[in-house]
Amino acid sequence: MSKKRYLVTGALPYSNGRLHVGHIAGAYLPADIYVRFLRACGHDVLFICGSDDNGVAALKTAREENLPVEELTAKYNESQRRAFEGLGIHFDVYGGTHQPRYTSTHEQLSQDFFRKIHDQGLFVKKRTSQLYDEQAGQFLPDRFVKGHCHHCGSANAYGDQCESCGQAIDPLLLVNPISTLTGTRPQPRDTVHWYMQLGRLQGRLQQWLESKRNNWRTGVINFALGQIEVGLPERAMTRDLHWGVSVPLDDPDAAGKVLYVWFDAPIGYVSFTAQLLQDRGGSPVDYAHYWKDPDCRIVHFIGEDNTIFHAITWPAMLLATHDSDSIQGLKGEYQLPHEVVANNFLNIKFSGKEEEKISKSRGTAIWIEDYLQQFDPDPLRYYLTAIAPESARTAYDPDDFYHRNNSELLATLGNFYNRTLTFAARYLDNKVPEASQQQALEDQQLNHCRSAPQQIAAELERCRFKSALALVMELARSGNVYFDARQPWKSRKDNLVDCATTINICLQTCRTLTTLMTPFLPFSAEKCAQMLQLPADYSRWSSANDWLPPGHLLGVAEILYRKLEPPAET
Ligand code: B3M
Ligand code: ZN
Repeated sequence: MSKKRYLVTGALPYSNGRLHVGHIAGAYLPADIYVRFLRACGHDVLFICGSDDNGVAALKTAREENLPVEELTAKYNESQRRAFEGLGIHFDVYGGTHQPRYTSTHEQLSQDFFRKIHDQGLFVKKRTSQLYDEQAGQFLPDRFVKGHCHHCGSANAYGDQCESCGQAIDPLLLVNPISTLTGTRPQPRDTVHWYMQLGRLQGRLQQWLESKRNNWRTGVINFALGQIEVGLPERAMTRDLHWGVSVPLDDPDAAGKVLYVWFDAPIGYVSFTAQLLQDRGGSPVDYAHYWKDPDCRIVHFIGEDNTIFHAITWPAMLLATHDSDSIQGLKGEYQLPHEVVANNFLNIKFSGKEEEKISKSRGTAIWIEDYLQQFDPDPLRYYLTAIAPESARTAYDPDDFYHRNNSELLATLGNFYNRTLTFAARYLDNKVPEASQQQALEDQQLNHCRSAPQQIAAELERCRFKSALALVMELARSGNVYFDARQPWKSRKDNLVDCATTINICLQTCRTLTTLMTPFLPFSAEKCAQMLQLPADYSRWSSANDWLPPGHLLGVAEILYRKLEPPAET
């Protein structure tokens, strides 16, 4: 396999709250699995994330929590960082678009983007009306206003996007708008904003999206091409706010305005990369090695509601920065994403209740920090991958979480390692025995071990994490079936040669499994590698079939998974 360069991103969480299982299942866990897999294949990968600090989301919560917005975002940036670490989701950098260490690079790059697009003549400055809250004495961009969606009629539309249908909202078209600051009905008032003429980039976007038709998930590609079909409108890329990146124009009308949060947020991917590489001792332009070199693949992991921004607006911004003579082509200064991987939402299903949306206000969220106080990370990584909402919404069901931990992780995977290793420890001097009696069953099991790495890789390459994990579990299951068929607990008494062969084959299966489980269950894999006394590079994909030589001394058998019980009803 040829080695490539990748830059993988997880959507930047708003720094106005803690992370719950829905966030993790939506973008970060699949991204982490993908990154671990790419690295196991020897690719050069940067994994980028950080908080989305600007815009209305943080301002709103800062008001509610009665904290200065800088403090609020610092607090949640830190809480998110800890939650990710606890789950084994390791980014190369966890920045923040308004965190002290990142602000200046981020501001500079965001303003550069804005100026370049401005220089290309792709903005129009328009005097328009915006909703204004008299009582609060301010304009109401984005989440400061709520109302009924002018596309689908749902009551869950904010001033920028509808939570129900995912479409972009024109706030002046919101039906029955209400200020989320004061609950009053806002009135339109004149202001000036810069609108990006997305329609002028539509042809090139379409051509690029068409080239992805057979590779991207259908949900993402159909949504994006659907937007192009109805025609891309002009979008205001500035806001009347005091929190964010100021509009870099020498124009009195720009005073007191900032860039739209969805304009600067994706630039965070670039600015965190730039800061990271500088912090590693590189130069301020090293990020170009990833962002401007077509040999690098950029892959964005997002939740479904972010699709419009990653598949339309952000690529339009990237295209728009190209110099005018290269703008005809698909390649130019910044390159476009190789892939945009979106998961659907994860709902929640409590026993005896209907499946519902995860909601902080209704108290239906399972917070990562709380989870980690009670449980190990791998059972959650396992469960969220097994039920991953890859092509439709799915639901987190706490009972099902316990059940799958007990009947799959513990009874299948954990049990296979445990019975194999304790057998070797008890009866075979804790060493890998000779396999001198290989017959059809042995061949079959080893062949399964030989074909699994390739099969699982094929699923992972296409971001089909759920089916990749199912294949790992199938190998563990086949190990148990083989163990049962060979009955080493009997052959130990009357045919030691057979018994040794059986345990050898089971240990080789464990060897293969340890590598293959690493992207999904990194904490367990590390324990397994200890038990098998594997070399430090056990996660290298091509080592999955490095058979353990007879005589190899094993480590101490450990319990991989605990039985989990739902808390007793009180
Ligand atoms: N903060 C939206 C979200 O959490 C947003 C993602 C930004 S990615 C550049 O839904
Ligand atoms: Zn809608």
